[in-house]
Amino acid sequence: MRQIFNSADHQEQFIEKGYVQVPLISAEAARELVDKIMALEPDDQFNPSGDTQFNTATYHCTFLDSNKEYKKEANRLMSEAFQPVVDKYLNDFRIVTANFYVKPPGRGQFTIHQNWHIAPRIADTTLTIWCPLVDVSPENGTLKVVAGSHKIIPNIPTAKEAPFYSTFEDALQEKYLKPLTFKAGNGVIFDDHLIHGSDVNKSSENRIAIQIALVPKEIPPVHYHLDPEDSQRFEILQTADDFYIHNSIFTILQKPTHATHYGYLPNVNRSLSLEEFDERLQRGTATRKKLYGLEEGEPFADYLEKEEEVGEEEPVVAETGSKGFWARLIGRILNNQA
Ligand SMILES: O=C(O)CCC(=O)C(=O)O
Repeated sequence: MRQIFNSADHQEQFIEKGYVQVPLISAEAARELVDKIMALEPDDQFNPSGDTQFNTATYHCTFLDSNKEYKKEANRLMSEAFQPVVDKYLNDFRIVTANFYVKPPGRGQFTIHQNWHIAPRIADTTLTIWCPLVDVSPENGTLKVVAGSHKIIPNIPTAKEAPFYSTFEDALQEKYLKPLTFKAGNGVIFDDHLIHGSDVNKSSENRIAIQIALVPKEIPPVHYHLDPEDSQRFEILQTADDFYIHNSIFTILQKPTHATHYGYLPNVNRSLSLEEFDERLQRGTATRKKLYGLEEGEPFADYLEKEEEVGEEEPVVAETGSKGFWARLIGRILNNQA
């Protein structure tokens, strides 16, 4: 088994829930980092309205900004501040990219999503460290998660495709998604496949947080690009260190630069019904225990085989027109561009 956390207790919590809540940086370090990053000059001025040419999201996100110098320097500052945390909690993981998020008052909903899969094998685990730099609660739009929703089905979350839960997002929102409350500098390390999101900031102050994306040191970070000639497979692109600096959401959607061909993976993505989701959630820990038991380098097919051992049902056909978080964001961006 590839140990993810340095602590066996964290590893156990992670397998069960998909996230571990931990102290990350001090409240003072959080304030200092806010001051340093907010002295920089992104094109959206940390205050996107959602309809400008610079950033069509209603929150500031480093990756979505168009100023590459800003993106580079913000990434440097965040990586420097969080490297000690990575070494403290994680077993041989490295930082791929970092994002500074500012949710202005009255804005900034993140509809539910999974983060993109950035590892070459479907069973590999990539992580996000999410650290609020101000105190967060449901009032100012803290992070909400569906505990145990990671790795219950083999899938590749990408920018364009509807997610496996697209037919029951309302139910997730109402019944399954739960807020996590933190003091500034305390946060969470979660599996990128965990379903999560956050609501509008209803307070009168900016809600500020950081996201750090991580991969195991032994694997190259990648990007999945649905083959335009064959939707049954993804092209896997190995991403360069400056991939997220030079690419924008627009280049990612067409075909990103600063990446090289790595290989192909069959597109196994499919939609689940709420009933199947619920049932898979119940036996999620057992599924994951088998999955995390995979030997290093064991191929993807074995994951599917192991999954079959714990039961497999007929696929449910996705409703057409149902769109996920990234597809909706992209839709808005393209509409605004037109
Ligand atoms: O900051 C938020 O509210 C959402 C963050 C998020 O979706 C992420 O870090 O993956």
